[in-house]
Amino acid sequence: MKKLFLLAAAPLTLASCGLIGLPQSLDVSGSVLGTPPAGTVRLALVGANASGVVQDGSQQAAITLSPSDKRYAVDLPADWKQKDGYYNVVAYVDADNDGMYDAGEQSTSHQGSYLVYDVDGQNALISGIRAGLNEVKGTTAVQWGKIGGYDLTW
Ligand SMILES: [Ca+2]
Ligand SMILES: [Ca+2]
Repeated sequence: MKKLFLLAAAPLTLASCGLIGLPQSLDVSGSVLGTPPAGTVRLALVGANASGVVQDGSQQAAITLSPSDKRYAVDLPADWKQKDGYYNVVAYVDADNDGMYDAGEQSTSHQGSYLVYDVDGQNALISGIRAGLNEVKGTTAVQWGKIGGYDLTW
């Protein structure tokens, strides 16, 4: 019984850490490419506007970067899945060291795509959107469910 309980509890622990171990099983994963600038580099999942541009001071979830292979993985927090939302992932230099991405802090680009969580799979502005998590390029959904290869570039 005890062994079963531990196995069942493990995924919850991973999800609540926001990272680690089994990147492909989390909602969004990818690599951070290029040479990071000097300073304290952090990653965050950040609320974005309808064009995918990150908004400082809005919803943020910190992500831990695996230093050895520069890969990250993160789950959308459960309460973010209660409504439709636009998000993006940034690596950034935390210049004021407050653990948050702020406007003006140097950050990675993400090849023009962004993340859309949609509760009912209905969004008149995005073609091919499905219920749940979508990667969207321009106005077209290109990946659904677990989003892999969501790479960031300095
Ligand atoms: Ca900051
Ligand atoms: Ca919708």
